[in-house]
Amino acid sequence: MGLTIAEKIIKAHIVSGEMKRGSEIALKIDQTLTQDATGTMAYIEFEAIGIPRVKTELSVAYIDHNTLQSGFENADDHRYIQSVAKKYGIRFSRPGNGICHQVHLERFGKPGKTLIGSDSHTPTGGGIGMLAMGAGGMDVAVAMGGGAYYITMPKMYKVNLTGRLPEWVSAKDVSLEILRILSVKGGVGAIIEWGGEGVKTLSVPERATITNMGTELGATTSVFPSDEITREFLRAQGREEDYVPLESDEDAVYDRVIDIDLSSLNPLLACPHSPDNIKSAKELSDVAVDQVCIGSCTNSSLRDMLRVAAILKGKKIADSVSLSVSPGSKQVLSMLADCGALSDILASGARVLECACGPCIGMGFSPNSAGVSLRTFNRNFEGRSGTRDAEVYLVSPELAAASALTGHITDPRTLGKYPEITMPESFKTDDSAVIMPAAEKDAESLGILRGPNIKSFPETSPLPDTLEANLTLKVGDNITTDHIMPAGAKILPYRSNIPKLSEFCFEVCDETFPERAKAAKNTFIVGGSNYGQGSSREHAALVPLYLGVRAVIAKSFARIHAANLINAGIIPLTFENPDDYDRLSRDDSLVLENVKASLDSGKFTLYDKTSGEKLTLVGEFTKRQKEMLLAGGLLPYTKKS
Ligand code: MIC
Ligand code: SF4
Repeated sequence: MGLTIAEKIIKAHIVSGEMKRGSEIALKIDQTLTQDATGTMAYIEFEAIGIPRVKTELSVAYIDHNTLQSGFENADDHRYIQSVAKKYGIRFSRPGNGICHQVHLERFGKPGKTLIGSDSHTPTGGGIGMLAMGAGGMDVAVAMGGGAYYITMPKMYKVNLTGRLPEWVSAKDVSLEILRILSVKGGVGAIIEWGGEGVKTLSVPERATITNMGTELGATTSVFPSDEITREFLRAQGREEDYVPLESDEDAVYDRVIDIDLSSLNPLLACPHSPDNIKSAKELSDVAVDQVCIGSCTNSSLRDMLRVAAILKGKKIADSVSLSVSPGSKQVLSMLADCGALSDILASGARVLECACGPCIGMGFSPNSAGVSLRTFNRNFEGRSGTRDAEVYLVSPELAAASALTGHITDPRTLGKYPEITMPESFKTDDSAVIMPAAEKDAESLGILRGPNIKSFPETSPLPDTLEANLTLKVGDNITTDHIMPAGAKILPYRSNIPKLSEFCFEVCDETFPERAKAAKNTFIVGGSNYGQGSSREHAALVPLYLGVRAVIAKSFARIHAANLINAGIIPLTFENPDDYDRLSRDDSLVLENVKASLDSGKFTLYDKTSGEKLTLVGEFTKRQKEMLLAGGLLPYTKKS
């Protein structure tokens, strides 16, 4: 039987388990990346494991999220991460050098390699033929220490592309189209391979837009073949030697095949408040726009920026619109400056922001009250922009630029002639903003710089045989990690201070939750389906741990969040009968009996003391996960073994 691209990479990296859909496999990880919002915690965990030097082929620590530095906290985190990187053998990408995924694609990604990153958009690397996955910080810490990364062997989906994108329609529209087809749950448990003749018409940055946004499908990752187009990109980045060809076998077996004819696509938008709430530009053309933001790890490549500059050239944005443009990396920004495109962007009335995540994670540029914001980003969850009642739409750079000019949602095709852009034969490569680690022999004497905001890891405790807790919070379907542990300019400075962070837990759903959870001492949370979708932030598990959450009971879980809960020693359980969700009410007093025996059988009995009812919950864990839960999480488990 032939193999898919992902299966080939898995086969070359598997260290234990069987390549059988649904069974647990352990993978050797070649590369890791962290960003600063999850990085501090990941490095605190790495230090706790106690390994003197990273064992990966390459590990990079990026600073791109918390660059607002409205107080000392972020700067202290940056300094801490820089000192850890120097000592332990990690490259340090300075603030301003760019968004982790964009820079990694440009300078470090290699076809055929495995990459995990403490950020859910790590699959961007799939655009260059990597098996690149988002993970919790603790998993990244373990991988840096040479430990394997455990996943459930995913199903294999294939998207067959035919045709060629029409003018004014771009890779972002392909992402929105697949979200329309599959929804935010449709990729759960699957790897999505992009293939077919149409692939040959897409450049690496376009492919990377598509693999980046595959995260919003809930997919484990997405991957493109590595072909002549990949070689061309690597050559232009001055690293053709990193090229290896990679394609699936003709007789590879897929669990689902989806056909998309690129020629038939139209400009699309994801409407508030979910990336799969798709409409066409035509349907929304009378909606007035207050703000447009172009950038983020989805759409900030040189190609996207040149296109935007060409659309804006010689024109002025509407008076009613505030437009921000954040190029994805220093490479992109300086090439835009060199060719004059930056002046075209500035002359249009745009505000140019630094090469960082910025507005995407609510770090400034929040929209006005009830404002309509068009963003080339990947998430439009409620409140994520920093303005609770904002209406955020996700769009392509073309649609964003066109709407900035007119002041209302605009099908870019109405602008007439599609401006040509010329991609340079080679990119400007200057890695001086990536600081190399100290030589191993000099590293031992180096100290770590810790600021007062950096607090230690929350305490975990082994799992008792009877768990009694209050049902302190009941939430609905599609709860994101942005609901559980919001981000934004006000909260992000506390990513390395779990006690302070806990004050904001579930703020979007119920501001009283932190106080009530503390008072309850032991808490169970009940959720609907796809609980924990979105960001990989392990803070969405560590903060609940700190607040006394011992189990989360939901209809279903998103992959990374379920792993983060187990890593934190919190049991994720599902209802045997999803209708039982309705039988539980907030503040019920719940008991989970015979936890150890239940871990073995995979079936748990939940006794609701308040209603007197009993219901069955399911928790099928691997041997390793059971041991981890019993030990109180991944850190105590790793230290023990
Ligand atoms: C995001 O896009 O939500 C983030 C911020 O990049 C997160 C990571 C984080 O919360 O720090 C992600 O996608 O994993
Ligand atoms: Fe940064 Fe936004 Fe990308 Fe997350 S999705 S890495 S916040 S640009």
